[in-house]
Amino acid sequence: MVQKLDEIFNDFKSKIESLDKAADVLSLKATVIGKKGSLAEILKSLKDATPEERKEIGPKSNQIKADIEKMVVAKLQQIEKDEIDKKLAENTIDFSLTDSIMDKGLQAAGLHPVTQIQQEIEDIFISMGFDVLDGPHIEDDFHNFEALNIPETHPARDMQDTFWFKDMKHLLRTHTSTIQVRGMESRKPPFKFVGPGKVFRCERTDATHEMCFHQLEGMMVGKDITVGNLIYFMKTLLREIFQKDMEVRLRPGYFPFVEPGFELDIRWKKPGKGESKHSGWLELLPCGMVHPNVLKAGGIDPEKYNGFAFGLGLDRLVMVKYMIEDIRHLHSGDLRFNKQFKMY
Ligand code: FA5
Repeated sequence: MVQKLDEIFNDFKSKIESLDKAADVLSLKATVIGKKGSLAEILKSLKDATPEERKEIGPKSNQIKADIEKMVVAKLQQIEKDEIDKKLAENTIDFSLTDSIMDKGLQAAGLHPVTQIQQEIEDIFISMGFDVLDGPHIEDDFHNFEALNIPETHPARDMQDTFWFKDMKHLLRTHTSTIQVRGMESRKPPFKFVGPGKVFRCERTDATHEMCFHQLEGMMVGKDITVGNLIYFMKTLLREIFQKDMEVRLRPGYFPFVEPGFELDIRWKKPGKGESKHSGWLELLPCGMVHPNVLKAGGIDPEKYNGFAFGLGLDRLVMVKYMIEDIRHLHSGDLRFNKQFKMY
């Protein structure tokens, strides 16, 4: 019987070596140490063995069982690794792809017009002493709403249909005003910064509305800052971008985080076509004096400091600058459109 055990084990060892499929390994295992396997058969006939044989067979069969278990685990790991290696070898990355595209006469890509205008505006503000800040796309309720004087029950929350995460605590930021809060948290007045980036709103798209678009936030906090300062910076920005004085209009606007709040609209007209549905005033640059509650939430004493903030729609600015009649072209990925902006 002891000899039979050795035979079973040696037979198992030689068979498992040649296998390369997990299912085959498992069925081989079952034929030896399964309920109806050859090892179980031997143990069944243990009653016919002599007491000496029993003493030897018991521990030996346990040892064989443990060795087989170990060999099966090792073999399965080996098979998995071989499969991964095989897949990796089949899916090699061709790092020379760029060159081969170039060989076919295609050119390297350039920057998207929204990125171009963002960088242009960053440079304008840097030249006026502003810092450039960044903020996360995934925000919490505090930074997107609460700290901006928009409590849970405030109707202004309806102005920005929000993509909430399942926990209903996190969201995709609906505006770059979140960067105001993060900026106040990270510095002491006086300071001035801009914060560009993507924002997300769950809204129906049309010629001037996208679900994912870009804004550029601006904030200046110090002593005795006035609406005059705000208008100066806004006009300087537009003059630098359009290289001429632009026709703008300032009208009252409501945002819970500024008081007073304004909407700065820009004259938008397609050349040679007269007034059309694509001409007129385009809402571009909401702004205002920072609400004292916002300063407080940012740890700043509103009795000592005040400031202004603005939130520029970058995609809309690109539309005005390049006379694009529909915002959806910007993210269409259509090369006939993209090529006009030296992106390629
Ligand atoms: C805001 O998002 C405020 N956070 C702006 C602000 C900042 C006000 C600081 C006061 C002080 P509003 O929802 O209006 O405001 O959006 C700002 C700008 O983003 C708009 O003027 C417009 O240019 C652009 N915009 C808004 N919604 C869309 C959209 N769906 N698609 C493209 N651009 C949009």
